[in-house]
Amino acid sequence: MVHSGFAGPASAYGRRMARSPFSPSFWRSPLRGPWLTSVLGVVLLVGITVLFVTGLVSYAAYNPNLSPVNDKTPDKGILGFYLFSWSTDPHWLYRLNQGIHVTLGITLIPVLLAKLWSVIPRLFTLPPARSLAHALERISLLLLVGGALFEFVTGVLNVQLDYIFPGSFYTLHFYGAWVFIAAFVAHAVLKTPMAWRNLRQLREEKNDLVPPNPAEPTVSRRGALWFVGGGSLLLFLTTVGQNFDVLRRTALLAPHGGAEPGNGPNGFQINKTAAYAGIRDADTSEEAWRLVVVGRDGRTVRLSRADLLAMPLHSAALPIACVEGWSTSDQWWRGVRLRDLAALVGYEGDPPDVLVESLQQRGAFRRAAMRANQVADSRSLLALSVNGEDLTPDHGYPARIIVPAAPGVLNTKWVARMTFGDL
Ligand SMILES: Nc1nc2c(c(=O)[nH]1)N[C@H]1C(S)=C(S)[C@@H](COP(=O)(O)O)O[C@H]1N2
Ligand SMILES: [Mo]
Repeated sequence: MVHSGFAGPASAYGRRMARSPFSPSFWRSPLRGPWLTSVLGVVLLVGITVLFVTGLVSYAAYNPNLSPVNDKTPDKGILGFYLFSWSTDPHWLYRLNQGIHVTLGITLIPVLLAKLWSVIPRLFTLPPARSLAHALERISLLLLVGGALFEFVTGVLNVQLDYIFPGSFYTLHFYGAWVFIAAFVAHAVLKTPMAWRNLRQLREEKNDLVPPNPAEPTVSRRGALWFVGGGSLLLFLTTVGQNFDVLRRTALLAPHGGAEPGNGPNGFQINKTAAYAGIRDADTSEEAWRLVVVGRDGRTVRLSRADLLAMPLHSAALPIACVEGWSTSDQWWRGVRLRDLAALVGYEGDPPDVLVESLQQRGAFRRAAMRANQVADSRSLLALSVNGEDLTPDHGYPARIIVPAAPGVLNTKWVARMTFGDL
């Protein structure tokens, strides 16, 4: 045995060191190296950019700067710089955006985990910081890795467990995204040129990720990549179905703890049931329920369901698209136009914003505000029926809002009161 007299793997000290993750020889997978890290990095560069953009767009879709009722992040300050009036066209806009955001996020999980695995030896460097610059670099990596894990974990928990953080999900995911993206941009600017060189040269440039003392390979690097890609494909195939009525049963990983919607005209996804929301039949009966509509100078009308059915009725084919990533195909809604209701209380011609309140007494989604452009759209309805049948209690009987291109949360169910006016 050759003794180097120093901390080579052959000495007793070296052998002990090799069992410590702080030693380079502890990390033996021959898969690690610049190529694998670069491939995964480039996939994440593209994927996370799409996640960030669709996330910002989804946030804007809530019209958070319209009313405090819609705003879960009132202290956003300049982070709300890009907000705009959310469009009603095309009518599947939110469905597409949020479908991409959630499905892509879930699909990227194996890639993210593989990327973290590929660089894990760097977590264990000694000394922790060699210089001020090195310390700053390591703090930025902490924000990068911590931010990525935080965003993926909060997103997945919200989709899977449905309001595990009541109300605060938006705040956590929103501010987390800004912290993460700052570290991500810095990392991308620093690393992309090198990743690109690594990929183009296609030959192994040595770096600190290459194990000095590699184990026998059990799988090729391409094989490992296929494994990661296969994991992503599996997640994709068991998630994407939640966006299409006919594929819903393939969405094994999107349980979304809603009620079983059953068959028939009302047989599409239910978010919160009437029972969950505390809506009692006694409050929605023909005798008990009245819609209160308030408008210009406090002008108020009270309408029964029969009064509403006697008004001009219109139809619109629109989906429900939830922030959690599920959506329905277009359903055939029928009811009274929002702008006709505005006209009843003194806003003929150009309707203002509206605040909608539900019979529901508790819960974050019992009220929502919509902007004038949404009220004015002739497809925006106070729906009384869907697919040719009265709404069921779970879909919002006696009346619910449906607006093109808006997030599901704005489609208030069991509407009790609508207040028109500039918010
Ligand atoms: N009153 C009330 N309306 C509500 C909700 C709610 O919890 N309470 N959930 C909203 C959300 S988040 C969505 S996605 C849609 C779902 O409508 P659906 O259950 O008819 O599919 O209803 C919206 N309207
Ligand atoms: Mo939702």
